[in-house]
Amino acid sequence: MLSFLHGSDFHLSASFAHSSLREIAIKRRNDIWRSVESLFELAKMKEVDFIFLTGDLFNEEYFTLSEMKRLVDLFNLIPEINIIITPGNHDPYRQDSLWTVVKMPDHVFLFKNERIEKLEFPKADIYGIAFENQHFKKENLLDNLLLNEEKINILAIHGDVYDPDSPYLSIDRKELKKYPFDYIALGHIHKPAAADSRTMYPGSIEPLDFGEKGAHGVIYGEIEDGVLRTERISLSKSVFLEHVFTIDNSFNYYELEGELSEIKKNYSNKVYLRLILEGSLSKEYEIDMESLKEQLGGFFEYIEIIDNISQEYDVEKIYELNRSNLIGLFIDEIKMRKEDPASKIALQVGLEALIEHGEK
Ligand SMILES: [Mn+2]
Repeated sequence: MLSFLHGSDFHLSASFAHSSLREIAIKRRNDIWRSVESLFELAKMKEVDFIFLTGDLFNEEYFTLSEMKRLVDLFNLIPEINIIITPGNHDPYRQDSLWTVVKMPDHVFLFKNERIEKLEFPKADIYGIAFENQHFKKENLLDNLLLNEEKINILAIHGDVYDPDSPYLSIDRKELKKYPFDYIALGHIHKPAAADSRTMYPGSIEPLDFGEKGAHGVIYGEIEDGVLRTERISLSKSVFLEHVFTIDNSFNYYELEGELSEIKKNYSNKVYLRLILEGSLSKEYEIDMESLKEQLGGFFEYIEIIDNISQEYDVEKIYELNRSNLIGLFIDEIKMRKEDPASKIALQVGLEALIEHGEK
């Protein structure tokens, strides 16, 4: 039996410069380190034969020599496990890259070339390719390989099996199908995904932002008598969630608070919440979003509020500006009716139709 852990896309030292999380970038970077450390603890505990790390382990523009040293110190915690690395577009293997500055221990095997290469181990043949630059395109990627079918064959690679135009190594699934690999370890796509039962993306080990919701971690796999068994193991320190709450003039703060604390109970990890408020409120019930964020902030590691609440129209002001057109005529018409809730709604809905949709 051969066993492995497959992790990818750590993005250690990511800057979060273009994220709403840039204010707490240091905290996020530390969480990534913690998740990466749990990968090595898990590997030790499960006594796996291999760890496959399929690229984008760090962002080369921000990663420092001392951080590279820290990563290698982690590798050194498990000298008994073979670590196989295929550099990706964020951590390409170059002569001047950090990969070459620190001496790699003997149990760490780094692919260094933009052409397919083979590493032979007693239990398996491992094939891999590296990025040498940020962009990488290649036809006939596997170069008509002939696999030794007496052995277990594994391919490790950073690239995109979904987008045929990707500048980050588009991988042709039809080409992969020609080869009897037992497992294909992929990296690059941050959402945990599987192109088929043997071709898998673990996803980013720690979610990087609200685009990466739900559980994140690594893949544990076993291959025995030609049969592959895989299992996803959640390691991430955080989870990103989005929650929509609809508001009207009867908005009850405690109802919202109750709903959110129920959600929080489902997670043992740190919750990063994006609260989306929808519905409509008349001016006089307007909510102070800063204060709401402050009050709800105590429940979560991080909260951001997207305010999609529509304000009700200030009818008098609109009337003044539109006396002589269709909008003015409409307000006149409604005003002639008796004042009741139904005509109030008709007024707001009608105004929305005339104002918002009239502009399109
Ligand atoms: Mn990538």
